[in-house]
Amino acid sequence: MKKVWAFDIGASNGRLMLSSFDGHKLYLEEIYRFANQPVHLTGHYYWNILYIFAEMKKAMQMSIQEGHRQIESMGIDTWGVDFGLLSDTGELLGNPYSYRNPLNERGMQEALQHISAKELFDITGVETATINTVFQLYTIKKYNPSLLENADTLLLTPNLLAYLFCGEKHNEFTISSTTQLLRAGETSWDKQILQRLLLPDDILAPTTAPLMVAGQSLSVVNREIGMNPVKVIHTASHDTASAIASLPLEDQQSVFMSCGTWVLMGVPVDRPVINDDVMESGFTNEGTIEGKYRLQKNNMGMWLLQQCRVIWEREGMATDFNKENQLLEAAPAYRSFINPDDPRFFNPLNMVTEIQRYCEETAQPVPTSQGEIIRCILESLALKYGWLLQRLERLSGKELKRIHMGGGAIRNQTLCQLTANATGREIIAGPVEASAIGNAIGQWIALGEVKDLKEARQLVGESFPLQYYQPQEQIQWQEAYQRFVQYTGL
Ligand code: LRH
Repeated sequence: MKKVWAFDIGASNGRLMLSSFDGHKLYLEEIYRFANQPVHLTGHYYWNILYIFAEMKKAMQMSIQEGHRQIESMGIDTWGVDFGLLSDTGELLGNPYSYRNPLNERGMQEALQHISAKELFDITGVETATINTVFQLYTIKKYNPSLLENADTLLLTPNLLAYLFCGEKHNEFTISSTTQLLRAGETSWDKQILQRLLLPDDILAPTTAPLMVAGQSLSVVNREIGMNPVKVIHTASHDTASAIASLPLEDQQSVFMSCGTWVLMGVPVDRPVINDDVMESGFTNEGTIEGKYRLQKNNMGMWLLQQCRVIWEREGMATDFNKENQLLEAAPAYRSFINPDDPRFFNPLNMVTEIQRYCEETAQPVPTSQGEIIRCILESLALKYGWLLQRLERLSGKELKRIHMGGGAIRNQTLCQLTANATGREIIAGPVEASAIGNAIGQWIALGEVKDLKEARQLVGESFPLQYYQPQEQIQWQEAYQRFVQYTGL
């Protein structure tokens, strides 16, 4: 059986998955998983990229120790928008910033005085958001100028990690499409935006198409790990693009939801959809593994719950996943709702009190127990996905009949069931390891083992289990939806 390594590195944890293929079926085995959190110091949030790189090498060593010596290739996917800067000698300049850095908000407001949100959207087809690479770069220029002055090359996170393994500098198309610096429908950087913002227009490493072989692992890395040279492939290096590649979408009436810290919900399209309604609805056009587009909205996902857990752990009230579900079941339904995407929930110091304050300010019952908070979060998320589905139908002009959910958050069966209820659509959930599987199938296609995405999706459907959820309690959910819209002002 042939084997590839798929590194799927998310904003809460990273993992090495071993994908094997016997010509008929795909197999996936988790080799190693490690925590990954932005590190907060001197008022900024950074990624500990050296730790991530060290954990990746450790994972490869573990895989070899388990007897997987002959590996065809490796691919890396990560979250979007973030990047590292290299000096002209190819050394990493500092720790990459995390998109949750609070200063980006100010940087974005200042940048928008030079180029309007509408103009940016019209050029790129990408939603204007504080996290975008373009605004992070502007923030660095204003508040840490020497960093940018010394920068020779910008590599987006998955491509930065690939560079550390193989020494080649490229920015792959899908991850590049999250920057708001690519021209819509094209693969080249828009120098005009960079020049208008007085940003260097020559540091972004050239873009490559998805599925390109970037190079071979460096001999120093091979020696350190004790492995044979491995091809490094830029699969769809944006985790969301990889996740969507793996979803067995049937037709034009299927919606995708890639579910983790974020939930990305949308439909595949051939060309970016750029009009005022898309812009005002906060939708965006990002790249797919096929070099096409996904019309989607980037929404809040499990971040709300993850951040509440941090508080509960600190207060000695940590629970496990099963207990959380029991607590939710015991809490009254349809009581208080939040708009999960309100900027106040982006990075508050205390997520629990932030949710409570929102309910208090909107004159709703304030959730106090853990079960009440968890229910408020999950119901609000599901209702927001209901709102999004209606908007997506309007923007795409399609009747959308079913929703495919993939990614780690679908382990939360309550979230899947509530989403079926709130959207009134059948949910097809799976695969859980959507990004890692998408990453691996990208490699299998690049290696010529699988013909194309259609064949790969069929293989995924035959190789990994799917779960089905039907809408329930429709009358109660419609009533809850009315109140949700009223309280959130959507
Ligand atoms: C999800 C994701 C999403 C956004 C965000 C920054 O992990 O990639 O698509 O780009 O991270």
